[in-house]
Amino acid sequence: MSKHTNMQRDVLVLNLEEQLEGIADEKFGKTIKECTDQETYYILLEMSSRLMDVAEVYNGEKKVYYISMEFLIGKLLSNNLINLRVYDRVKAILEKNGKDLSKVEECEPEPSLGNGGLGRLAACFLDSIATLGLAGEGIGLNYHFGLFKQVFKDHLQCAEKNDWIEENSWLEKTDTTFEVAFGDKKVVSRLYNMNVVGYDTGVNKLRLFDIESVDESLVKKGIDFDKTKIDKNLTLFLYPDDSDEAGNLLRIYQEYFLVSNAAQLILREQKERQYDLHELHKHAVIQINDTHPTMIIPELIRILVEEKAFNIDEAINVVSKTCAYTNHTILAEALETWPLKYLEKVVPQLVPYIKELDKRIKAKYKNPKVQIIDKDKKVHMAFIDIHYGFSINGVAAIHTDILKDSELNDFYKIYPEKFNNKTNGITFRRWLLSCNHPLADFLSETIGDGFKKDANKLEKLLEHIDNPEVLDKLEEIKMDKKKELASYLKDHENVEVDPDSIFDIQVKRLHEYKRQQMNALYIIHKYLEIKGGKKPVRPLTFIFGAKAAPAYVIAKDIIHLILVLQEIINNDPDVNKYMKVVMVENYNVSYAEKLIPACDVSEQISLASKEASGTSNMKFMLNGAVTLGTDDGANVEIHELVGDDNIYIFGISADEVIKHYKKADYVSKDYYKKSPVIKEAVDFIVSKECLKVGHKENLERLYNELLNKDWFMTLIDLESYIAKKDEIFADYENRDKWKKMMLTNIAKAGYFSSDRTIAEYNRDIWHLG
Ligand code: B1N
Repeated sequence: MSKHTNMQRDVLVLNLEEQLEGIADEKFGKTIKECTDQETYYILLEMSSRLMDVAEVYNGEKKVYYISMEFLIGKLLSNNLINLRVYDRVKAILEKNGKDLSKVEECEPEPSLGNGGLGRLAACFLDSIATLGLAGEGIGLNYHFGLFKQVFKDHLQCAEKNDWIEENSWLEKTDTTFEVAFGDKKVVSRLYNMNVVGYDTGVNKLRLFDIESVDESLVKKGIDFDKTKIDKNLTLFLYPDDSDEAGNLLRIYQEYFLVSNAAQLILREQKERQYDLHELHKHAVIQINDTHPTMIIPELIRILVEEKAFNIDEAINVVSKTCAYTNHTILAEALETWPLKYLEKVVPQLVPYIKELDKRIKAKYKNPKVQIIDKDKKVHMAFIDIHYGFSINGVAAIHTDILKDSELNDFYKIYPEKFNNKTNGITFRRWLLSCNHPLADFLSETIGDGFKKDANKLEKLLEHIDNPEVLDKLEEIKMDKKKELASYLKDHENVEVDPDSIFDIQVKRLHEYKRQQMNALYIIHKYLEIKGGKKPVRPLTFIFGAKAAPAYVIAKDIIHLILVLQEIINNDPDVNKYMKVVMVENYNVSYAEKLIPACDVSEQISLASKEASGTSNMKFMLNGAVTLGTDDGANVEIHELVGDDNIYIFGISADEVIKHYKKADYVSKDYYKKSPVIKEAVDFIVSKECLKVGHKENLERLYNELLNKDWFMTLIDLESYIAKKDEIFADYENRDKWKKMMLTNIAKAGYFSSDRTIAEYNRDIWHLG
């Protein structure tokens, strides 16, 4: 920080209380004491903005542009106060005035500008880029309603719009507008900025583009609106799919809108700084977050050729040296392939360039599997990134290996030097300091607060593994968080849970590969055991949080089953003393911040090979939960770090899964027929108990899916899952062992700081000064 800005900050911080009173008076003509929580929120918003305005702005010779359709930032107040290093003082000032900061935090509306892990990762990355003092910004879209709000009616998921933009918000309207031309229409965009403040450092910007002509009144019922009115609907919603459905025209309009604005912004900046565009790669690096912003490649090439007098070779060359691509999934249905005719309609100006890029590959390589435009005239977006970007990274070690050895092996053989791994990470500011103050404070007392800047310092905790006071304190903090959650669940879900029970939690998007259905089958199994007289030693609480893409029928059926089980089990007096089920409504970032600190058992049970990384696994571990999981995604690395004794791993390996797919030899019915335990659990889905509460159509469809298809092999792993889960629950009773596992998991979580991930991106890909 420069001396000048430092001084300005010091003045503000020294007089924090007067500042706050001053804002209260200016804005509301009241003292803080007289303000409502809502008003206090606006006061803190204003105060934070003033502090951010005097913080250093990073301006390196080279900048990273993280382009993404999603930035799942969540609420910002608490996080910003922490990063500005004023949280404790603000809390104390509010307390003095009879206010509770956590109540004030509740007043902030939650932006849901992402589907799940991919969007949340982008938000964690922005935090770490700023914290490491790197020049970088996010470029995304200002969706007015973001991802839908989930409401349960009649045990079914319904979707409603999630209004989050207020007059007073973290968004700052700018004067920057651009024109974006599609094949059949033009729209005018406007740039909104959001400050991204690093921990005890300066600020970067998140750039969110909107259309001037957006019309919120287009949304009639739920989340339905006229999909054809692009000039009015373009930035209304986030496409609500998480890797399960092919795209549609609106999505392509959105994607091009994003990249056209990004290209204009980046090139304008190069011009302002008088950089030579032939050296674009020396001043800019564009990280393409999954294939969604891939069109930035042909768009930049197009602009350089048509407006900047480049020849096509020069343009391709410099753009290829500027763009890097992150792959987040191997699910075939999530790898975007757009029919050429869609692109011809929406972005005809790009089509000649895409054809040119394709032609060059066809001339060089005969292998049909590496062609950009395939024989069915579909454009493989990922292949544009791979051929015409300089880096391809996966998001966890096993995922990158699968990309290299199978999914993208044909490309790996051509460009081995482009492939690299960047295991995901999470920002500890939000996922420890902000969501778990008691734990963060206790860690500071015990090992010093060095871990706040260098997460690896958490390892120091291991020195205390035989210290009963430390172990007891960890247990006590967990218990307090469980009590807090229990009271929240009582208020918000109308379910009473026992804080003395084991909290077993699975929160993530609903997808068959993540296998919430397997967890549900375990619950059925336990229920039937209890009905049969076999009681668990300690009560069990099974908690779920998950949204299903509105078009993903089976995913919604799985939610239905869980809600039906919740109804049956929680109301059965023979059983509800021993187990409870809670599916929380509208799981989002704020809910995650309440659930994660209270978790005992972290469910990470995807079919091995399918979860690219996962990031909730890291958040749970950091907060002292023990993982029950398959050797998949980042679980593999957690497993390596904590060792066999501090994690519960079950199920077939990624290699075995891949073999089954290759041979197409998995028959779920065989497992059903072979095992009475499996049969009993699966049959219960269509039992008269379930049918009395739930809907025949949904339950039968799910039952048939499991029996006749089960593409993600639930039944192959069900018995080993039941056995492992029983083992982990039994081990919970060995309190000494359990507390040591908690401690070890926290101590080893340092590797999963997104500061480490970003330092690696910078070292290997971005090379920022
Ligand atoms: O990205 C996360 C990973 O931790 C998860 O394992 C992975 O599932 C997730 C299409 C996606 N992969 N692909 C998506 C999101 C939206 C969409 O429209 C695909 N999300 C992931 C972070 O690396």
